[in-house]
Amino acid sequence: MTQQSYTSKSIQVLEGLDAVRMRPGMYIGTTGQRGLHHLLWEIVDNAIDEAASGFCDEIIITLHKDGSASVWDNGRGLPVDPHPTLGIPGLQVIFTHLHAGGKFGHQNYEYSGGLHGVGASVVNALSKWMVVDSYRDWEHWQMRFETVYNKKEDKIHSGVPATPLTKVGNTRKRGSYVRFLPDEDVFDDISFNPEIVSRRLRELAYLNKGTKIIFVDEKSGEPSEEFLYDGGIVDYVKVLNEDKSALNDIPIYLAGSKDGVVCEVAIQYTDAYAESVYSYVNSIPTPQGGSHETGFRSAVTKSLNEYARRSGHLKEKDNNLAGEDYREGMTAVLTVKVKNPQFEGQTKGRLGNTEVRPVIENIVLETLGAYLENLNNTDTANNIVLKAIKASKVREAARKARDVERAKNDLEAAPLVGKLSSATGRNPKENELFIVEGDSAGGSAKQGRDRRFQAILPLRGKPLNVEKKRIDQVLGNEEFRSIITALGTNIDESFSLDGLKYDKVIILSDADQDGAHIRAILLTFFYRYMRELIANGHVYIGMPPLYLVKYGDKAIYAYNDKELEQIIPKDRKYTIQRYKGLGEMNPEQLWDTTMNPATRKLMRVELTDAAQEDRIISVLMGDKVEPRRDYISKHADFYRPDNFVIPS
Ligand code: 1YM
Repeated sequence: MTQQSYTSKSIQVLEGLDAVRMRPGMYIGTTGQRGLHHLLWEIVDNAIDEAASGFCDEIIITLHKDGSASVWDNGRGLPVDPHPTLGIPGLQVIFTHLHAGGKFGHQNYEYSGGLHGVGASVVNALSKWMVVDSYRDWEHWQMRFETVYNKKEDKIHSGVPATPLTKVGNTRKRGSYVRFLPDEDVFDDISFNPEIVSRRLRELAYLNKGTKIIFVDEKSGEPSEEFLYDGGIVDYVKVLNEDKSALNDIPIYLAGSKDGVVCEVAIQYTDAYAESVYSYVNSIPTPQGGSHETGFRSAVTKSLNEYARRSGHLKEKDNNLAGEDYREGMTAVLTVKVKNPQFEGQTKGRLGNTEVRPVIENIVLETLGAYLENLNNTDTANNIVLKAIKASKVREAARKARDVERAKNDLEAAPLVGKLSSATGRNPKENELFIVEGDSAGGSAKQGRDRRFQAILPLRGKPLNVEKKRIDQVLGNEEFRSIITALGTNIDESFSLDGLKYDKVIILSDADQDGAHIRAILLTFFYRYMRELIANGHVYIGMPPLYLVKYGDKAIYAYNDKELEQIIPKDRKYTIQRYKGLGEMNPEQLWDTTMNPATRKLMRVELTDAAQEDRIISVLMGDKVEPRRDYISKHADFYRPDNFVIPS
């Protein structure tokens, strides 16, 4: 059979894949950077599943110079025998039939990612070409798929077999290898971001202990990275807490399974005030929590209250301590495997399955109960309870301080928003608040703005770093108080969107390290105390241009180095001005580049970005990322093109 006839014969069965190419968004969300990376995660997930089933312990991900990506695992190899009903090789089914994994579905495939679990066939459908190798039962098999143009039909067909499944020879290797080139006609940009890839692989290595994950970036030529954590999430928690001092040096590790739900937890307490729970469902982060987190939290409170009574820390007359007291300074990683995960929320960051809550609660009650009863752990148990008792007292005091503060706000709101230049219009659905770094930029913004709907709040110097502060200290800080009163939402438990006076809250800071740091502090503040503000899409980052290029009578702004390169004329004289800060722009320029809704660039902050802010910094980008500020500005993850929102 010639290749051509093989190809044309195969086209009929591939209409499903054509549908994917027609509406990629339905399968992978976006055709931006996120969607592009979904392709890779899809293949990586299959390798991870093979590792989770105990058949492989090494996975290699490579970004190739030609723009393709590949994944290798040393597992059983993809099945090559004929599919029982379709009669074509299993491998071909997996890569040409939507949701093929389910049809083969053995026990091992019960815990697929859900969000990513759209099937390897979707990756094939959205690739220019794909080559799959299976090393199985001492035989090496290969098959190639291509996206082809059919002249007769004047149609493009995607994921078409370009060769039959072919035996290459005998082999002593075992494993699967998939290499593909994303289709440049589908995606805005087909370059994988090595930072995103590396971070996710590190995370997967933490979540799948004992699996060695190697990342090779042939494009950059950087040395390859190897992630292997024999301690799994226990190692993860330790690294998260690396620069805090721990109350229990050895994290509490709990594991159990019940009713088909598998659960693992690592807990370590530190001297921080915040609670940090990093939860995952089938290896997918759930930054907005959900039923698994609810079950976990409730079990922690119950077990510790029980212990506090049994050990005499709480007397009969005493009330139980509140959950938040037991969670102060707690860092926990919670990972669960669930059969049919329902991811909810705008960004699918929350687990919805209600049946999971009692199951996790039971597992944690049982295993944490046993931990606390074990005499080897008495010191840790007592320290946790003593810390919680202290937290409870502080919380009471803070509540009183806050009541005073609230009363004060009600009485004399004006003095607190003294620095605020309000908008003249009063429509919260239209109004925008710019939080601007520095008085001088604040001045320009004030002059340049459209005062009918834009308000300006200049920040003097750096705001207090909220991470290690209690709420009463945050409330005592003038900068934060003016933000809170300007927004009208109150904070923490008292937060309510009803009072919100602005539809968009726009952080405007310099494009330098200090600016990045200020932005990080503000985002951490919103994340910790006004999470709903981010979750509902009200927080934005203003993107001032980095350069102004002038030639002839033209003046063009560039927002990054790539744009700069494109703008610079090849054939004539030009000048470049690099903006070091917002303060260097006059009011008119600031309006044109950063404030005018018709021309500015804004980026909406998503909950995952904000949640990542602290974990990226402390863990996922590397073992040592000092100094921090360098990191924030260098790895400007916030400048992901995917997140650009250019409102009309
Ligand atoms: C580079 C990506 O896909 N590895 C991989 C996938 C499978 C298997 C092994 C596998 C699974 C089973 C039996 C089973 C897949 N199998 C299927 C299907 N790496 C990569 N390694 N034999 C091999 O689950 O019973 C889908 S993926 F559909 F056959 F189950």
